[in-house]
Parts: sequence; C-alpha cells; structure tokens
Amino acid sequence: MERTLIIVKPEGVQRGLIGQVLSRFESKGFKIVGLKLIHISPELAARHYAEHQGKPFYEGLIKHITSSPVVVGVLEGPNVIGVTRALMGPTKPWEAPAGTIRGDYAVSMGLNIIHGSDGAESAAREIGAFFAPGELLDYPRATDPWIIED
Ligand code: DAT
Ligand code: MG
Repeated sequence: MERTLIIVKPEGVQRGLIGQVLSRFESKGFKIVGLKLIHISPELAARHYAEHQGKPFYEGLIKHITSSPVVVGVLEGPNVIGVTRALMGPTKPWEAPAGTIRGDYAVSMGLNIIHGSDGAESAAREIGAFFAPGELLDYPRATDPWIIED
C-alpha cells in the first residue's frame, strides 16, 4: 500500500484549519499512520526543500515553513500520493478548483496551506526525514473493508 507525507503548513495551524484539512483525507478514506505537531528546524527545512535551493523564493520559503508549528502526517491508501496531490489542488491557489484544499482555503501561493509529496521517491525520502520508523503505526481500521476492495 502506498504512503505519502503531508504538512499542514504554518498558516493552516495559525488559521485553525488543522481539523478541516485532515478531515478531507480522512473522509476520502485514507488512513493516518503517523501524525505530530512540530516546529521545523532550518536544517530540516533545507533538506525538505532542497529541490528549490537557488530559486528566488527559496529564502522566503525556508523562513516561512520554520516560522510557526506545523502538523506533519503520513497517509496510507491506494494511489495515495497522486490522489493527495489532487485533493490539495495546484500550487497556485487562484488556479485551484473549488473543492480542493487550496481552492477552498487559500489565495496566495506562499500561504497555500498544505504540502504533499509529489512522487514515490519524494514520499519515501520525506517520510524518512520527518518520522522515525517507530512513529509509524500499522493498524487495522474496522472500516477498512468498507473503503478498500480486495
Ligand atoms: P507544491 O507545494 O505544489 O509541491 P512546489 O514544490 O513547486 O509546489 O513549491 C513548494 C512551495 O514553494 C509551494 O507550495 C509554494 C512555494 N513556491 C513555489 N513556487 C513559488 C514561486 N514561484 N514563488 C513563490 N513561492 C513559490
Ligand atoms: Mg513540491
């Protein structure tokens, strides 16, 4: 089963949207297998956003993601990486359709509420960077047979 990393960014925490954002993924049927409130260090931020190093917005991105606590989680389910990106909506909230998280809760690119891994390789790397193996829980839900076909 696929896993992906999500981050409810500082603006999501400050605006009181943690529950509403997580609720989107729970309602869809994905299982939360890891979840915690953390303050991202500059070192972890630099690792996480290494692909953007050197871009004009990089310094601001690091400053922002380290500015306030975030909620970081690992979701599990069929096709969870791509489906999570679809539920988030595109990076630019003004291009994000209504019904997506960014379409419903954001107007600015740098304050777009949610991060989600963009592929299998980044998901594995990001989950390893934010969670120790013992922090990820493998557990059955009573609803699993009503969500996931054999
Ligand atoms: P995404 O978060 O959709 O994966 P990304 O990985 O390209 O998008 O960029 C990471 C974050 O950096 C994004 O959520 C908002 C910010 N960002 C991206 N491109 C930007 C730009 N051109 N100017 C300002 N901020 C930008
Ligand atoms: Mg990205």
